[in-house]
Amino acid sequence: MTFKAERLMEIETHLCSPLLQDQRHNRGVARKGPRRNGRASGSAPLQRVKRGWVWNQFFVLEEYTGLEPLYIGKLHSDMDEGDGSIKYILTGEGAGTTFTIDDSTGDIHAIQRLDREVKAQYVLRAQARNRLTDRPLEPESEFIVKIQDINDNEPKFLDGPYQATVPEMSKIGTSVIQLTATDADDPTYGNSARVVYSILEGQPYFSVDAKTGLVRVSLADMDRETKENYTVVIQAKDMGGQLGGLAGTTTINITLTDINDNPPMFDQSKKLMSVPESAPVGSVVGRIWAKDRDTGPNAEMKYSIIDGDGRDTFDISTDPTNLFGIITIKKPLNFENKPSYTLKVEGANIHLDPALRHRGPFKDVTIVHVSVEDVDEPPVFDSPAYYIELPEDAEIGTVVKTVSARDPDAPDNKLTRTALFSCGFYNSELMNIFSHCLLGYQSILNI
Ligand SMILES: [Ca+2]
Ligand SMILES: [Ca+2]
Ligand SMILES: [Ca+2]
Ligand SMILES: [Ca+2]
Repeated sequence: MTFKAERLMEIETHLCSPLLQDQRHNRGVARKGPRRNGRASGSAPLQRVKRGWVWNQFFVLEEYTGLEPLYIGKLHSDMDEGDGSIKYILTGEGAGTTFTIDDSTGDIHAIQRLDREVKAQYVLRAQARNRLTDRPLEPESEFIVKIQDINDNEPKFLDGPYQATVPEMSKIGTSVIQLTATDADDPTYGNSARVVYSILEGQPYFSVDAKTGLVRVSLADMDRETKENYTVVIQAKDMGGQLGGLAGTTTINITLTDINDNPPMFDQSKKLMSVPESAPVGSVVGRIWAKDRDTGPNAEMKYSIIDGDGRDTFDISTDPTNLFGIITIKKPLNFENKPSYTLKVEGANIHLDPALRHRGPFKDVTIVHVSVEDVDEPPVFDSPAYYIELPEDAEIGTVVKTVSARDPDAPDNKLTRTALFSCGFYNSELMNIFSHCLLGYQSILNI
């Protein structure tokens, strides 16, 4: 039995492809069949005459859209005299549903649309029987209908849209993301699945390798602090990118990740603060803040007082949440002793990248002037307590004790008054009276 694939001749004529090589290879296989040297008798295998075009494969283009059934090929027995006595029978994959055969002529047609991407080949079996006796005239033969690709699938980015990150300031050529477009067409035949990548949006910042789909940085010194997010549109086109190819696109959202390329910066070179002299140790004097354009750890900093005459009197700590520097009192203040201080405050990044050291220093300095405010303070006695002994018979008018008190607000104006007691009491009662006198005295000084 021979298989004539008339369509094959068209392929031979119009196409030069790996498929054709397959056909030639298969032609060789087909020739291995037994040669005919006479008409067969009984059930002995028939010998065939060697022919120029004998095939055991049919080829048919997928996605045929004509109204008539698609002619695929013809089965033919060498014993067929054309008198209709031979009946051709088709079995196997798709026989009767996808493929039909004219049992007299051996013509095979496809009655369903064929889609190579669903099923690329069908294995079928052919029989030639005597129409009257139903005896097989030849051994059953197997043949294959191969569905030939057309370019009916565009490349697709199955995982898109994509998210990608790359550190800011990356060098040109730094890899960002590997994209792969899938083309369902036959990669072994023609250019239907030969994909070429190009960038439609996102230049000049990024580029894509036409062959591999690898997206890279294509502009130097991209700064996150200037522009953080980029939308890149990549196209994949089959037919090797030629005109007429089918194309698919995808989007990549690329975010530049932060590196520590900005130092902290105080917005003022000087800052004024004031604090009452009465503020206790630990009190907050004020806050300072240095701006760092970076984010996260790259903006973290530590404040310290590196110089100034207030270095021993004030402390600075860092609020880790808001990144403020908080200046507090370390030692008691005294307006009369020192009414103002100067602090040289530094804000320095904590996490430094050695590779970016040349961009440093990653710190800044400001001067903080602290004014100590005078507070109207009560007079202070020269002793917190006095012990006085008096004879119990002391006379009225006796000078009991001379005490002195100082007004801290006026350091040079030391006031001294004498407390005189008229004593009509004894011992412990006297001390009580004395205390009262002191309180009275204190109030006098306050006036
Ligand atoms: Ca296809
Ligand atoms: Ca394609
Ligand atoms: Ca920084
Ligand atoms: Ca940065």
